[in-house]
Amino acid sequence: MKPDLFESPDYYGIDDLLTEEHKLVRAAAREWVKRAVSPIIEDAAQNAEFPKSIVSGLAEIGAFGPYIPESYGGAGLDQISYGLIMQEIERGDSGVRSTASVQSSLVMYPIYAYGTEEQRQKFLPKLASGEFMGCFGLTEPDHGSNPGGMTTNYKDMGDHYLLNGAKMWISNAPFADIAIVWAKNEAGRIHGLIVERGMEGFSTPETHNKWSLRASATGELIFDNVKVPKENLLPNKSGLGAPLGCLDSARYGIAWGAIGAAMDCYDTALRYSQERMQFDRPIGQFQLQQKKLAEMITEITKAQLLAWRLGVLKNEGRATTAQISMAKRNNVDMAINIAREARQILGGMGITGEYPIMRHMMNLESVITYEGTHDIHLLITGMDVTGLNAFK
Ligand code: TGC
Ligand code: FAD
Repeated sequence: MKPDLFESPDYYGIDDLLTEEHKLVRAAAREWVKRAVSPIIEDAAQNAEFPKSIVSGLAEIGAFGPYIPESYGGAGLDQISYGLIMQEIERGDSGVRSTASVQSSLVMYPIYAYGTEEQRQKFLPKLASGEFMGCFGLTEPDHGSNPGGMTTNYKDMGDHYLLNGAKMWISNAPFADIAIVWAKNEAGRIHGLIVERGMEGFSTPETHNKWSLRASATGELIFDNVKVPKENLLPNKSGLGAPLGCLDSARYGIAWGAIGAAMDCYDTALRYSQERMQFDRPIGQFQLQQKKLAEMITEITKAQLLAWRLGVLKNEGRATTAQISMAKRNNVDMAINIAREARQILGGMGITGEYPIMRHMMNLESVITYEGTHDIHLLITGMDVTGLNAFK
């Protein structure tokens, strides 16, 4: 892979809207991605291997629990810093960002928001340092966009719960130490349970042959009469709103992360267009290539403004689920379109691992599907503006 020469575009001076702390946090994440992710990510993706070497670095830049209080091992940062960290990590690779998103928003957040003080003390510091890795089991083989139909269930056996069922498409599952598992009780109410590796009847087979997110490990969670201690139930929120609340936080991070992937594709294509000569001139001199690049920077700038404003609303506790859906949907779609156009600017070189574009493009095919598909987010916006529910 070529050396990482990334320079971040900031066409509208959005940096002026950031604090010194935001810029420091971003600089640390950017430097780490250049040093620790860029040199190894192409091989990791080609070999479909999760690069375990990055775990300690992710912890050091505050990517595990950026907004979780420092008293629990988190970084205690605001929502814009969290977004900027996700942006920089996904500039390196969406799969690496996935690992951080799951750990922070889908494992640490539910323990922090819905767990007991004992659960917080027991798990959060180890998750923040990367000593423990976690995963989040909501999707099932027959219930993806409609998680409320889940069949994974647990029964109260007096001194423990007995968990049965299966989850599919679970990021980090093959190596996770703990899983936040969403399951129905005998009354059909959804609760979160902390399932620990080593519990009898719990297995996590890996999903192979992915063309996308190859540097992220994906697997199943299988529960065959797993005895879960009662103290592992998350007591402080139940119903589908509990996992959906976690998704609000993760989708917000993705809205920022996708900008990173788009910026990397744009920056690579811009540089290539200035260097690659055809018909005795740089291809960037042709109007058709300028149109692509001009539209890319326009769309990136719009996405940056959307993410920044959403971050302000989130810091004030005012961001709605529908606003988060709009940003996740728009920014991932923006990134995937930019990846496709950028790949064309590189001609044949665009399909090789010498450049990051094809890897970003393939990764984004997962990002546009997970955490709610492109269609589902459109319907959330549609429901919000019309007041009419397309899901019922
Ligand atoms: P609906 O009837 O609308 O809602 C059920 C209950 O939940 C409440 N609620 C929320 N609460 C908190 N936060 C939110 N964002 C909430 N949204 C809804 C709602 O008020 C209601 O409460 P109550 O008290 O009345 O029961 O639910 P529905 O069954 O009609 O479904 C709505 C729909 C389709 C929008 C939802 O199910 C959905 O978002 N589906 C998409 C599924 C999804 O996003 N799955 C993601 C799996 S995790 C993942 O992909 C991780 S990838 C990680 C990585 O690698 O980065
Ligand atoms: P389906 O729900 O079957 O959807 C198929 C198609 O039908 C889509 O185009 C969808 O938009 C459309 N559709 C569905 N319902 C409607 C409707 N009402 N109106 C219009 N169109 C509709 N899940 C987890 O729980 N944890 C994880 O860590 C996790 N990681 C993932 C990692 C990867 C790499 C991938 C690919 C997925 C991951 N997921 C995870 C699962 C992901 O959230 C689901 O794939 C996603 O929610 C969609 O579910 P599905 O794949 O079953 O598709």
